[in-house]
Amino acid sequence: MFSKILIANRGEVAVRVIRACKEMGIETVAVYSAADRDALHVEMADESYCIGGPLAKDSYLNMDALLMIAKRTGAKAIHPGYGMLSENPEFARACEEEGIVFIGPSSQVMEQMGQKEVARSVAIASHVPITPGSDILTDLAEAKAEANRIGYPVILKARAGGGGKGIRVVRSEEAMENMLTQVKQEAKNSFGDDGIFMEKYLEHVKHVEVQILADKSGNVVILGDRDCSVQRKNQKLIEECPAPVLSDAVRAQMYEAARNLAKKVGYVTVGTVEFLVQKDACYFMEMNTRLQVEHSVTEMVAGVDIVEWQIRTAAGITIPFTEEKVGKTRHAIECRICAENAKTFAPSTGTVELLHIPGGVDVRFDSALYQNYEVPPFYDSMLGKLVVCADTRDGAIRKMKSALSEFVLVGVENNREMHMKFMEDGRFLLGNYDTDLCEKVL
Ligand code: MV4
Repeated sequence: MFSKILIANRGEVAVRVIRACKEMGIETVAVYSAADRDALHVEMADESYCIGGPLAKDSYLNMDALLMIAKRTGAKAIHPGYGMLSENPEFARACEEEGIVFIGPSSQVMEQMGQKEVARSVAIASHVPITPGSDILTDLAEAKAEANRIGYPVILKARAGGGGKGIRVVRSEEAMENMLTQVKQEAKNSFGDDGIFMEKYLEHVKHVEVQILADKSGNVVILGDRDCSVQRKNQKLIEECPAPVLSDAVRAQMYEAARNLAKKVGYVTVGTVEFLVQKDACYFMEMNTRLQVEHSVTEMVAGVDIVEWQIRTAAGITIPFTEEKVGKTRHAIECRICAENAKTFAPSTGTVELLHIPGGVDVRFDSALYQNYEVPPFYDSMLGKLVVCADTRDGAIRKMKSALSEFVLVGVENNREMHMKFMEDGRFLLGNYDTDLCEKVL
């Protein structure tokens, strides 16, 4: 096992990883930007180093600075958290070349899965169900021909896409030229790669994902599934484990597909396979090669510390338990607490004047907040995650309402009340909602 790990991230996830390291007896090295001198992860780590200015590109994304600190402190592994460099194959390769373990899959696997059209072809080769689609499009004529073959509506996707950027739905041939131009431009600006492909656009879908854990011996353990259909502008707001109202047949098909895909590419550590679910059919969408924000709902139900096993499998340890040992009977819900205006949803900042964190059995609040902390304007607006677990979905919803009613955060505008609205919405309570729910509720 590693004796010291560098955490190349900030906020909630840096705190989460430091906690796992402490429990495992691993020393921690934090890095921080000039805006994060008073951040909780800096205080919690055994050693902390300022590596640059407030903007992420000047600090948390500075690969040379991160590798230099790792070498200087003797950290033999780097945990990238989520976001930041977590899905950057170039950074994973740089770590490999320096003899430092990047806590994630190999750079080669990250590179494959990071290009969505390559991930699609791996899915096809692994007999994973997938939406009808095209290869990378060369010009407008080909786009029109492919759309006619597939049938409108179609969705244009940037091969390098992510974070809701680089997608356009096209409902008719007349709209194709404009949409293709727009999405190419957006992809070029956001990712420096204007490769675009097309898929049949599926309406009224659920976003369901499968959490996997894999080791270097080739074992792949499915830790469960999550419904992440409550999204606004491609930002997830609420996640639950397991996905409600999913048939046993679709669940079995998704687990089988996720397992096949992971085995096909030689996946190691934790990863997520995302699917679109429409009635009784599921379709592969993409694979995330990182720890995800919403891993915590799966931890509560499975009874497995996902970060601990991510670190262990990265160190080459074989998973000693089987899927039969993974908890499947309980239900967990997560509400992402974000610093935002309740009406405009614009990100907000401010000082934490009052903070009361809910307590009780199976109530968890993962965050980097503390009394008098100043929320800086430079990073993601997610402040923390309120997670509850109970024997039933109804019980989890009741527990979440109780926890939300207890939660107090004064000084930073946040979305506590929005979450209460969902917990009281008839459509959410039924559990058969899809990605359209958010527009209806908000
Ligand atoms: C789709 C889809 C329907 N059909 N692909 C792609 C990126 C991911 N974050 C959401 N994506 C989707 N891909 C096909 N073939 C529906 C979504 C989707 C979505 C798309 C646009 C705006 C909001 C969305 C929310 C959830 C899912």
